[in-house]
Amino acid sequence: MPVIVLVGAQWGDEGKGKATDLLGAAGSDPVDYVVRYQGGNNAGHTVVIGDQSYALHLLPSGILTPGCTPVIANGVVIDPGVLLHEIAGLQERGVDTSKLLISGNAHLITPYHTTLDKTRERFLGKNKIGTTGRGIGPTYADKVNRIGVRVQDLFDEKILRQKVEAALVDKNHLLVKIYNRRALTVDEVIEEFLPFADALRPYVADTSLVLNRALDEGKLICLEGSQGTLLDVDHGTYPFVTSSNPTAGGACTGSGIGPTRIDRVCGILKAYTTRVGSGPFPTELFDESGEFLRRVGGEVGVTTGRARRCGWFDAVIARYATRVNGLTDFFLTKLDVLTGLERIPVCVAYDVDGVRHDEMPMSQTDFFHAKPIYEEFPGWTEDITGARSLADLPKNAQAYVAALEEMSNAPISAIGVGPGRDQTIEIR
Ligand code: 2SA
Ligand code: GDP
Ligand code: MG
Repeated sequence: MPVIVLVGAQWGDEGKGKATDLLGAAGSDPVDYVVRYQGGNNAGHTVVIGDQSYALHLLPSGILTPGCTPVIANGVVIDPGVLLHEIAGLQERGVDTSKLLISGNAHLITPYHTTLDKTRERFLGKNKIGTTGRGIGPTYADKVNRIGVRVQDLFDEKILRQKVEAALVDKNHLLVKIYNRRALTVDEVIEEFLPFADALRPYVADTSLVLNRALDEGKLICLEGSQGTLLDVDHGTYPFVTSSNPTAGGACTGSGIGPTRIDRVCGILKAYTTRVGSGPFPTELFDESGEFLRRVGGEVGVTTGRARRCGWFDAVIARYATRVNGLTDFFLTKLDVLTGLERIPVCVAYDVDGVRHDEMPMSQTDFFHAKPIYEEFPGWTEDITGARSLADLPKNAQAYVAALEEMSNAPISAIGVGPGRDQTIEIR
């Protein structure tokens, strides 16, 4: 099993940080490299080890495991100031960050990207995406538009100047003419960015080469997705998505590891559904059940502190995630959060204007109008946070898990019953 890809199966925050830490870095067969392949510091991945909780934004979750090499690959967008701050914060807590590798091809988030992200959201008003305001969209736009600035550009002032000049041509027009902000000079951007060069230099490597050589030597690699399937710019609820490809295909382009080297794609799937930001969400709850999930599940954005929207489990979404990622298995998380509910509805299909849809509707308008068709399952009251095998779960919890597995088209290989590393039922 040389490469495992971990992807969010819903709208993010499924518990990828814990799953990566466990499956990737601390499991019975620990991996040698944990690699972030897309997104940036919009991500918030929580890892709980003993009484210590870590919120990671840019650093791969493997950074917390001695012996594991953390890699920020080419598909990630990096805000250098934020990265250095995150590294310093972990060093203060005694974490060894010296093994970190950063791709020279990763793109840099600059202050003009964050300004544009926030300003555009303000101008969009009620049509806003609800971004994290971290400059993610404008940075990926520049990458595709071929006016991005990459990590390797930091090491050649002449090239850096050329790149920033090219990027500012239309940025300044936008900032001044449309957004009523002041123009930026090339010099001020360079002055802010050059000091990062020395701090980042020791970490920079040809990460695709390093990873493929490691595979040739029989090493194990975990590719850690951020956000989730429905936030994918191609397969998600466009335009209410992030600007990268969290789905399994993005793991290849974002790391420089070919698809033939991947033989496990695990979808991280929450036992209910959450979403942060705008956009359609068929099973969203606006009543005390939604409040219950938010409170008991601690559903607050790890990066922005926004309250997450909460709803029941949606099997249409799980089946879609199995399909577009080619999932081999699921890690079902946060089952413990449902304890105490008398009945647990699960969305099995949608009703769109009187027509039943068992699969994700192709049209976004249909998805906006989708009404969940629910099947109800009896709940349980027993505390399950100490369960370590399926047999330890109450019968109703076992039945709920079996039903989710049946509806989601892929086997469940592990179940989370609490945030801690050990609060996991490993099935196969
Ligand atoms: P962006 O900033 O351009 O990527 O925003 C576009 C959409 O993607 C959503 N998004 C996220 N959704 C869930 N979790 C994310 N990470 C943080 C967390 C979020 C937070 O772990 O809690 O703290 O608010 C994440 N990052 C991006 C975003 O909400 C937009 O809908
Ligand atoms: P990520 O972005 O997918 O890594 O997820 P987040 O860290 O944003 O949100 C998941 C939250 O759920 C974190 O606070 C985790 O510590 C927590 N968590 C993960 N798995 C479980 C679980 O099985 N049960 C409970 N109660 N919490 C969990
Ligand atoms: Mg998160």
